[in-house]
Amino acid sequence: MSDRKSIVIIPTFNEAENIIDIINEVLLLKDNFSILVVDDNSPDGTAELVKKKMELNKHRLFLIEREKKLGIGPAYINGFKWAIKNEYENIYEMDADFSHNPYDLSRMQVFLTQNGVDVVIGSRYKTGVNVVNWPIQRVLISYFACMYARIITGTPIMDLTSGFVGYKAKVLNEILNNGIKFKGYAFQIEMKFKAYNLKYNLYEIPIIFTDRVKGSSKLNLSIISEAIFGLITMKISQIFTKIF
Ligand SMILES: Nc1nc2c(ncn2[C@@H]2O[C@H](COP(=O)(O)OP(=O)(O)O)[C@@H](O)[C@H]2O)c(=O)[nH]1
Ligand SMILES: [Mg+2]
Repeated sequence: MSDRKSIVIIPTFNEAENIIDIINEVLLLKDNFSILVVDDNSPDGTAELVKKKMELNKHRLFLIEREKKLGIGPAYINGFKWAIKNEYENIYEMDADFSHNPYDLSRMQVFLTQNGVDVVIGSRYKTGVNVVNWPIQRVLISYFACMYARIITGTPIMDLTSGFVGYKAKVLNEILNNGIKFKGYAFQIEMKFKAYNLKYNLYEIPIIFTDRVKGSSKLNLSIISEAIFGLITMKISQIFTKIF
């Protein structure tokens, strides 16, 4: 059944203002994506809105409720395991806040299903800098963070911190079997670094990233410092183990 093959995982923390609109847009796409929301017990009632919406979309909309806010990495790991167990073949990561345009999922799907790509990355930096409405400091931090990550890890991807990514299930399976360490932005880098080291075919397509209009960012200092220092230890351990 084609509608059971592809799923979009959306992690949420306090996204009540965005979640229903983004679900509606994904459900309207021609590709028959399922959706899995992974909510970390948002105090604003995000999960309750999703549950209500599920009543009319039982076969395509799903929810994992976690006890508390534990980071985007662990939320995705929960979601990946669920998607693999439920036999989805094409598994996407996407933010809830409309920074990622749901219409790009259809473009990404073509690469993942028809062009022999194992990991398709929605990239802000493949063609220049395609970021709209972010303050210039945030654009610069993000751009140079990606450059830093590229140099330290040796992974030839322009947007290593992108959170708009599609994976073939076999890639996630193999990465999960070997363990994922990071929780914040570094998680996104770690996933691509490991897929690259496992010799999968990664491909970036340019996307336009737009800052959220509703709700607020969950970025904080500990997420940044995890990325800065964690990457160095990840690279060193890869050199010694020769696998990751
Ligand atoms: N489940 C879960 N979702 C999170 C967590 N932190 C962020 N998110 C979600 O991850 C996505 C990206 O987060 P956001 O705050 O927009 O990050 P930014 O775009 O880098 O500022 C959004 O859908 C958030 O609601 C978390 O700890 N747990
Ligand atoms: Mg955001």
